[in-house]
Amino acid sequence: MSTSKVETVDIVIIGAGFSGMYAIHRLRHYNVVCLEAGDGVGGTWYWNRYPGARVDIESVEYSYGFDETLQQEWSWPEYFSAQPDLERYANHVADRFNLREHIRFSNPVDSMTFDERENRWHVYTANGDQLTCRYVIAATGSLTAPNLPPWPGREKFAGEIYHTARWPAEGVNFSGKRVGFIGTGSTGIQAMPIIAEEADALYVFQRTPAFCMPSGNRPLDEAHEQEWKANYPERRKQMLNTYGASLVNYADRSGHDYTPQERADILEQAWNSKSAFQLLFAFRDVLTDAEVNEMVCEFVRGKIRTIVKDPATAELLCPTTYPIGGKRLCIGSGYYEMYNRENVTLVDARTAPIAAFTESGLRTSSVHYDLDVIVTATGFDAVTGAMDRIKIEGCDSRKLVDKWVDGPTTYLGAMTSGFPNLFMIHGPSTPAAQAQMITTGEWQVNWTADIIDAMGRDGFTCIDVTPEAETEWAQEVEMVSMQSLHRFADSWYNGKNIEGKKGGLMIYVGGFPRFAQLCESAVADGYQGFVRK
Ligand code: NA7
Repeated sequence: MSTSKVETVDIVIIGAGFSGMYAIHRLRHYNVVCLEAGDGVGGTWYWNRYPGARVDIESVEYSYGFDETLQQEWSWPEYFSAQPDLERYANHVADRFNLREHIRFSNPVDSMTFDERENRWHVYTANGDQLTCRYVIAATGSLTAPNLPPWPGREKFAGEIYHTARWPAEGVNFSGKRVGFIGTGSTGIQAMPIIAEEADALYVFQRTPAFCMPSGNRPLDEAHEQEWKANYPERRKQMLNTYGASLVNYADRSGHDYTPQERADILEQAWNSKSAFQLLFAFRDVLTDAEVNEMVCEFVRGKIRTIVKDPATAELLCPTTYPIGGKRLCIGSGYYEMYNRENVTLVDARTAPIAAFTESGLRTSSVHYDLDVIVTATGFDAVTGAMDRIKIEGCDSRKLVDKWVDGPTTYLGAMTSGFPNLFMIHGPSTPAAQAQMITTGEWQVNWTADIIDAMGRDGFTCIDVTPEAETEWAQEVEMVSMQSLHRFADSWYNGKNIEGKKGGLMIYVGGFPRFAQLCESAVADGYQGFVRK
């Protein structure tokens, strides 16, 4: 391997999604290169361009706070922005802050190895670029690696097959087509109502029904926007002091404190609040008390039975096997109503699982469906998927996939021992999607950048974390998970959506303020759990 082609930089950032972009900005006083697999910025909002793709957090919150002029000048057209607006925003930020000069597009990282003598990473891309750097920041995203369905015969199918996370930029024409749609998570419930309007027939293959709350999306009214803009810095601070880094109304009373009628009224108000996720915070213990949770579940089942006219379809749509909020609550528009359309058929893929693609469609264990288009919204090999797909070798040539074979281990979700100078943003056992990801991503980038800045000031070139610190962090993650109901749902939060994937909950559910405080105090207390040299 020729060394003449090796480029020496200070920091390699992997991924030009929202966290990676901010990392470029925050760390541009170093020689920074960002390597991005796609040919544009925006990460999740670059790849997920399926019909109906829309953020489920209010856009005034789900946006950058690092630059007051940016947040004053930018206007979102809707409360919950659609993918094209989010991608437009990402491009605007990239241009406004001249981030593109640091980004190499269509240049995925293939492998990286740590050189213990030099305390440097060597990074190799699929395009043949070779870089050496002091630090790597993996801003690879929690939902990056699509989970492709396992059934045989894919190559035989004569029609079109799509995964929602790899949607063609030119769109898909569904008119006059028989469409099979697999996956009823957040993605499916957004895409299907739109596809149903265009397609001849839509067959929904449902393995597990979703709890879905109406988003109440609407054009953003000026008064609401101005209210935010009048106090943006203060509101960003307040957000970081809430469980999910979002200013929904967090109730302080238990669901047990009310009469059934009072509870019903509160839940009705939450359902109609036009504030996503409000159902989960209508009582302070929806996510921690199984009985209260079941009251909310039953409320939603009541809604499904009222909205969906065919009783058998309504019953099949009622989730009964996991707590609401245990997997991410879906936020939709007209999802349950869609089942009242003549051209939509709900197929029970739990009782009769999909067995194979065929030349003309899909075969379940009991029936064959003739289809022209198959859409898979089957989710992601989440949290670890993007990192696992890069061949990462740390100290003693140890591979990250081997270290994480029984599940990811980290300290503060930021580093994993034996892989020095490698930082992760929204890594395993951070709050990730339990908290608003742009604002908390900015926070994590700042925390990481401060550590990197201090390394130079203090004259160190290598930072690692101890295995003991990792064990303690795992105990903290487990302890807070035992206080929540998330462990009772199989989902991407715990890897149970992927067959054979090991490990427990990969998300920190102790709330963002506690997470941030633990990160801050570890550094302030003399880099507890870290080793710097
Ligand atoms: P999710 O939430 O992981 O949903 C994936 C869906 O695909 C879910 O309904 C799965 O059913 C279904 N699925 C996956 N594999 C299969 C197979 N083999 N057969 C039938 N059905 C299957 O991914 P999304 O993309 O919707 O959302 C991800 C996140 O994006 C979301 O949490 C938000 O944060 C935004 P299952 O429930 O596993 O039975």
